[in-house]
Amino acid sequence: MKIVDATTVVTSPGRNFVTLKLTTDDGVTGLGDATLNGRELAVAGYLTEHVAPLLTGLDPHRIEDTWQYLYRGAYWRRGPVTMAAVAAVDVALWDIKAKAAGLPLYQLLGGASRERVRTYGHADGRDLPELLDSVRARLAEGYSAVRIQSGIPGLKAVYGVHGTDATGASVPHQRARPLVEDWDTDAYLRHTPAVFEAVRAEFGPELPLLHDAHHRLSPIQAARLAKDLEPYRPFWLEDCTPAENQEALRLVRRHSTTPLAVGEVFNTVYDYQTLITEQLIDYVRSAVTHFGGLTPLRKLVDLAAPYQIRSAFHGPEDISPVGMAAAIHLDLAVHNFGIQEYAGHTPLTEAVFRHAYTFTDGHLHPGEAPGLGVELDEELAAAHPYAPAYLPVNRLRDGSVHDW
Ligand code: GCO
Ligand code: MG
Repeated sequence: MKIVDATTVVTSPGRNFVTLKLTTDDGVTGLGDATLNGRELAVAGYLTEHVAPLLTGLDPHRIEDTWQYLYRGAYWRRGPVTMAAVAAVDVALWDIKAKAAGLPLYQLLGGASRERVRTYGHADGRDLPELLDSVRARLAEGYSAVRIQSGIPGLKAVYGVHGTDATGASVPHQRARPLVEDWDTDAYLRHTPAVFEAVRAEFGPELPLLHDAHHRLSPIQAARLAKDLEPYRPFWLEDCTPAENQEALRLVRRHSTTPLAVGEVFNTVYDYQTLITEQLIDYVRSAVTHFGGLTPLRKLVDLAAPYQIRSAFHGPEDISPVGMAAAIHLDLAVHNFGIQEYAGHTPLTEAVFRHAYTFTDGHLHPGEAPGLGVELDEELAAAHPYAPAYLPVNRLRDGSVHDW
């Protein structure tokens, strides 16, 4: 078998997605997600200009070799653009291999270790009543674990809360310039324990509650928050400090037993080396899409296993159904699975990417279709072309830029 075509499809059924489609000489196709929120065209260009021409003629069964060829062969390796492009190739090759075998992909990853994949959903509110309603809505949808993000008194727009920007205007997703949000760490640290207290008071001690600090705290601030949340037994505190400094979590760990989850912006195992070997975290959060694909993510999860660190792959709306499907196959197969983030997609996105995976009672299953189980409707995709859309930026009260 040989690869005869590599096409990159950029589509925007409400938000932008980048998809690589590989075709073999016997007509088997494979899909891979290469979406990098806010920098989509950089990955599309990397794929079209620098990767696609190298793929034609290669044997699609040689997944490991192709991965090494693209990773080591570029010399300029790592980074989200490169690794999203490599991921798309890797996943498309796994899709082809599984289709050629006539098996759902999880069977090639060792088969099912569990019956179904537990997820957590997103609840948010500009204030506490709105947040409590949002938690109720997620529970009604079947979720049995919920991430809670709340507005902060005095701030107009914060991460994870749908609604308004820092000027009070309402927020469209597609926009040609980044939206500006505002931030005050002291106000956040004062308010967040009260958010957990209110949610626990309403929903009781058993509901797993997660929270994402989105890289905004210094090590000592993160330690303060982890300690203050302890009485409410969070399932985890996510990305409490900026991702570049792995050593920061030593200080947080020293002060608290709140479980820590990290890694959605990581691209390689090297970003995790200290965190895993010093047992500074409890969950690895990378997405198949931003970590170079299933091949390296499987290796990461295997490295984490002896340290009793579990998987919790990134699954917001900006991971396409192709990337989600890849994650769900791996979730079903690996023993040290923890939980899967699942935000779902709009009906239009699900029409562009028809998928075999299902969501029932808060759990996902990849389905039994051969390969990944995702079909791309290229006509519908073409009817919704790329539109510029940027992630917000964050400014402190004095106007300086803070981590978003
Ligand atoms: C999460 C993430 C996302 C990111 C988004 C950026 O935990 O789901 O933090 O919400 O902000 O993927 O593109
Ligand atoms: Mg996050």
